Amino acid sequence: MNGMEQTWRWYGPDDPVTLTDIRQAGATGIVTALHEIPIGEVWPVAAILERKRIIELDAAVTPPRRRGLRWSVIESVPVHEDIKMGAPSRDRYIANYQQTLRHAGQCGVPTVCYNFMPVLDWTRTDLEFELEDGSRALRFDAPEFAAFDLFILQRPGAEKDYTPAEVKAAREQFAALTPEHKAVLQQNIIAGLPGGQQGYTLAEFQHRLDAYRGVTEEQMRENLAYFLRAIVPVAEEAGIKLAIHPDDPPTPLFGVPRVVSTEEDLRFICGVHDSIYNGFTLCTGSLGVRADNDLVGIIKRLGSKLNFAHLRSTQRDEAGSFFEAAHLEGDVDMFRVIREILKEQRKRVALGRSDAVIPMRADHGHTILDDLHKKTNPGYSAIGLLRGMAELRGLEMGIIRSEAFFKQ
Ligand code: DNO
Repeated sequence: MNGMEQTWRWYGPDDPVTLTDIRQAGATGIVTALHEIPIGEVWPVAAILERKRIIELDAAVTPPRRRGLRWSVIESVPVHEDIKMGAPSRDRYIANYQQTLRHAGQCGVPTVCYNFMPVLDWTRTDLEFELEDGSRALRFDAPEFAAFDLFILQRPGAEKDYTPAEVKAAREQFAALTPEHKAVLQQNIIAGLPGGQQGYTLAEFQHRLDAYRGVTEEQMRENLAYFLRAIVPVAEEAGIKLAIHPDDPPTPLFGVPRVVSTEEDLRFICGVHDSIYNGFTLCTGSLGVRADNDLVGIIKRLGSKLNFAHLRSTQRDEAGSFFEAAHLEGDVDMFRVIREILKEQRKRVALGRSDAVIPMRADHGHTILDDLHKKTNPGYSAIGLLRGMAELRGLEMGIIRSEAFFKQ
């Protein structure tokens, strides 16, 4: 039995982690995007092909040499805000999205990851949370987040989204923050994390939130369904496996609904147009923040639509805060998750599906060793990801080999 396809997120030519580094880390697939193209515009074929060439061919040596990498997943083709909020101009952006999918298909990139998070992409309050051993992790602190919302942004009506106890905790938290800490908190939340949305000032941010005023959860869901009804048939024709990424964190933020947070949400999405091309990204770290998300059950029940896996673990507390644990620690039972994904792959082989090898990447490593002294993309420093990836592939091999062993 084969394992998953090992991929690695590369932020493009400016990423401090090079393609050679990635190859040496043992990955064979690249996950990347044309980050320079403004959200909502069509990705030209020439630009996709050019990026593909850079990924596949090392032109620094003569003659150019194949690196042993392929462009496995586009993460992400971002969805324009007008589509998420259901603005009248959405059809134009949906047509552009369809065109980008066709182009990706023409260029032979098989999978497209995207998300439907309003205004903000993934969100953390602390990018340098120090663990006991001196390494650093990403963290979401619920009281700090509420302190930002209530007392820094001062979002009108924010109190009604928190319990009195949460407001009290946030007030205490706010009182304890130094001016520097406040600035860092604001920066972390709205200035844009790698691969996420552009950065905002406080005023711009509030303005973006205002645009969603009156958009209910029901409407958001319908906006997503409207989008899917338009793009899934195009993805099918183009041979593109869609993989919606869950909300991170999987709860509404700033009073704006989020509709990709639970198994129910994923079931709804997969049901809008039942096709293996309309699938999801199993991000164990995002979904795993909710204790009511049964990760293994999700793979069992919705595995045929699992088009991409982000493997990482989080450790939550009762206050709704969490930090990113080492890949084999924390709340995610990685052994059972990987075993279940391997079972899904086996089912696909039996069904004769050509996509039996699911692309996975180790997601969000800790900042460790030499990387502590370097400028890195938060969560994406080479050595921490390498540690995560190495642990995951070792676990995977252990599962595959021991299964054969016990059958003897
Ligand atoms: C963070 C990532 C997200 C993810 C997008 C997918 O590290 O998981 O930026 O790429 O939300 O669209």
